[in-house]
Amino acid sequence: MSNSSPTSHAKLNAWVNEIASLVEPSSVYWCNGSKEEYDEMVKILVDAGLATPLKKREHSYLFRSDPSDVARVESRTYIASKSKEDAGPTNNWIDPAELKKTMTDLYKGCMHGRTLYVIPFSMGPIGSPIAKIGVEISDSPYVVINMYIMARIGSKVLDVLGTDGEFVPCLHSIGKPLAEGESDNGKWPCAPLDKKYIAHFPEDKTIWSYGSGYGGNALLGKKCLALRIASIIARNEGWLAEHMLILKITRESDSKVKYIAAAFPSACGKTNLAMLIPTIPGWKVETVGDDIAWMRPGKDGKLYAINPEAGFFGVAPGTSMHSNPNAMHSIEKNTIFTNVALTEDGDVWWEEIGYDAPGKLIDWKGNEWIQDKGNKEQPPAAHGNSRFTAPAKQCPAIAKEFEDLGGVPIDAILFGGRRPSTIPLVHEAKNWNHGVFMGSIVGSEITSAALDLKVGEIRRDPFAMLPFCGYHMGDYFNHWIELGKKIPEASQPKFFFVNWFRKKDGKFAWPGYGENSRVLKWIFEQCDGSGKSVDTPIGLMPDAASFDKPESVSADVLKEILSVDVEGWKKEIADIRANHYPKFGDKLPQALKDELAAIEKRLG
Ligand code: O2Y
Ligand code: MN
Repeated sequence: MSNSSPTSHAKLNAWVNEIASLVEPSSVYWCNGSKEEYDEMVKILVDAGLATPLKKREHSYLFRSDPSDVARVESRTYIASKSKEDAGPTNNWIDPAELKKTMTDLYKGCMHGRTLYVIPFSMGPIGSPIAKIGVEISDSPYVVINMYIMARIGSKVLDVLGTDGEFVPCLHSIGKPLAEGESDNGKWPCAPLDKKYIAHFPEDKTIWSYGSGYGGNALLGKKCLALRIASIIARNEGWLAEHMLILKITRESDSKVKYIAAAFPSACGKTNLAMLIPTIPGWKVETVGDDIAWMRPGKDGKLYAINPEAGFFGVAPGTSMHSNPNAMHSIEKNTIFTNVALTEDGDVWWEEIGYDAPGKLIDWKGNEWIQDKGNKEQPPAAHGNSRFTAPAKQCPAIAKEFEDLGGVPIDAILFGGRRPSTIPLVHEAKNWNHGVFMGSIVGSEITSAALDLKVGEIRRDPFAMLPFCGYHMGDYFNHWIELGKKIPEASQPKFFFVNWFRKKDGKFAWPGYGENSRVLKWIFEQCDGSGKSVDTPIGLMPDAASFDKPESVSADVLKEILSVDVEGWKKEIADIRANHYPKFGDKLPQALKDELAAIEKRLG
């Protein structure tokens, strides 16, 4: 496939030419974003033995990646700011000049035998004042079709860019040139781990990725642009680029609506919450976004949020008609599956899909796989990080505001984590700085020993942004504190901390899933001014007696998960003071130290 440049944007043309002469592709193709083009890419991938059409799902395909290329690689992800201090202690840093030299050497001739695709994309609805434009150069047609779903791509983006519009250059190569006559022949192309780099250059607002074709390493609009680079732009411009879902909740009796943004570390059911179906009558939840929120103060002082993405790149294992029916409906057609198992009749299957494997499968490594439920050691048929890529518009619960150019006004911000003890089902911050404190201590308890932590310790992931903040986390906390000063109190969102994962006698005390709507209802009412709450040392909490209790939870258990565990909180504070906050050195804002001291004092 090849064509000539459809744009007279001089800077863009010059950049594409410069890269083409470095990577030496056999052809250059500018993507227009049409359905025909998508199908053409799929044909290339099927012919190369990389895509399997799924007989059971219209216009859907299965890919199996190389076992060495199955997830984001944080160890090979870099913030190459001029000063190491700007990247902060929680990011990998390399001097940008050194990294550019290393990567330029890798890029030399790396697209031999391949097509260089130019993918203009918009993060956010096209024409939204909050949206940003990027252009990804990639040698992977798999990346092109994923970008087609995950972002708005093609000619309409070039139209917005005009002849001199600003764009974020995103250079990607899988790092596997082809020799004369060679083809991929069914083998996922990528480079070995020590040659993989996912690099961000904050001063140039540029992204360079080499060696991986998978997910967040390769679809550069998502984590690289919409979080790492956008977080830097947002700090400079006075807004927020956050790792948050956005949901719309409606009380049907009076059609009142609230918008909620929420941040959780991985494996806390973020996608499930974004697409929740309430168990309580009279309430409706709709999805605006499942992963990323860009929020800007509007003229009325409120924070307005857009979802910069156009699709879902969701984890397959655990997704079922029980855990997330809306996700299951979203992936019925037009979906790309990566590293799930294939059934004999041409459908997909994964662990905890809600039914047993229907006969013999081909697992994510391409081997025959027969379910053996008696064998607890049997390797899974689908990789734990296997994914579906599906258009957000296919979600039955997608909110009409999903495409609103100006975004939705945020009423509440939620934080959460997997916390079997101490943290109650829900509590509300007393004010903005207390809310920022809540965000700063987000984390999940470790359930199996990790390299750096013991079972029972808390892996902190402040604001769920640790791998995604493009600058020093101490400066990031400070940006939140400073932004709060610019938003009038009456327009500020309220902050909440939720914990669906409290345990009692080794079992989950709260049923979760659709029953979480009871907590959302209380949050709605708190925002509405109609909620009943009690003031406690850790913040406002529902009054257990008036809380809308599910039948499956006894009054005693509810009381327990809605009470303050004073001793547990004292330990929590000691852990934050000794092990968490020191990581941010002298950049930790005084306001957060003050919040910590204030809670300690209130606990007595
Ligand atoms: O492993 C990957 O490349 C995907 S990571 C991802 C995908 C969708 C939403 N969130 C995430 C994440 O790591 O937070
Ligand atoms: Mn995410």
